[in-house]
Amino acid sequence: MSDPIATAAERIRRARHLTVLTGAGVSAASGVPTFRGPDGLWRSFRAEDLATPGAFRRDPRLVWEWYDWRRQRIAACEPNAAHDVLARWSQRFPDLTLVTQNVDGLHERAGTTRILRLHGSIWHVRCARPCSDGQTRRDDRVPLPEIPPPCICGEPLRPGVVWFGEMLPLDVVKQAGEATARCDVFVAIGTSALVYPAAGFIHEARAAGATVIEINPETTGASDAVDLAVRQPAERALPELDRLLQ
Ligand code: BJW
Repeated sequence: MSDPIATAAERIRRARHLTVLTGAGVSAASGVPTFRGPDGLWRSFRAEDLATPGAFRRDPRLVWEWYDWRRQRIAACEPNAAHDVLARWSQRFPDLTLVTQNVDGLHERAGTTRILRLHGSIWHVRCARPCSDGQTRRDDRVPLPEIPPPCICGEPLRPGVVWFGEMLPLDVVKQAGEATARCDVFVAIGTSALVYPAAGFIHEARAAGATVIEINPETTGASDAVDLAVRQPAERALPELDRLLQ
């Protein structure tokens, strides 16, 4: 039987248009907790209390305490070998689109420049109302000096992430859809493929005729739809793929 990683390398080598979708598993080796699975955030915290617009309306302070804690944790993490390889590939492949569900900013810190962030950024804030100042802006302060952080209008600011029940940024979804439709190889890395519409891109890529590769030590909601599964952690599989591409 052929080695999936060697076959994956061969397909990636021949790709003219490559689209990569990443999820929390890519940052696991950096020390950023995933959401699902044995040590996932949703084992200890309820999404309904922390990651919905209703939760924020009910208790912005509680929601912000959780995000401030996560921001502090992420600030202490470094990109890992998986982020580094993807940053190199973003230079090497002229038509690589990196679509991420991650809000941690580690792809950016590794040096990937063209990133479509489906679920926003934990390092961005915007007015919860929104007011006349309704822009999303960067705020790197850890810990935040005041919780909830106030907008200039007096309302609380909110994290610049996409919560359950919220629309994803339309321009980002449009660009991700276009990259999915035009790619000949689509690689899904470190995502449980349970959250939509992000997981839908994997199925759309398959339907559009791309070779779909999954890199994940576990099976996922999309495993039945992929052509090739590399059942290894991303920080091991990606350097090996990169070595085979040299
Ligand atoms: C490794 C590894 C290693 C470990 N190497 N791998 C269609 C069907 C059903 C439901 C819906 C649907 N369409 C919409 C919905 C509702 C909902 C949804 O999908 N619910 C499902 C859970 C059932 N979706 C939404 O609400 C979305 N909005 C929307 O659809 O708007 C349209 C609309 C609005 C209003 C009315 C009607 C329609 C918004 C989704 C927002 C998700 N937000 C979060 C939080 C972001 C902010 C924050 O960080 O706080 O995004 S939830 C969380 O899940 C986070 C992630 O980005 C997202 C995906 O998780 P991910 O990345 O896959 O992580 P895990 O933990 O699930 O998996 C980790 C994987 O890594 C595992 O597979 C491990 O094996 C693997 N792994 N170590 C490689 N070393």
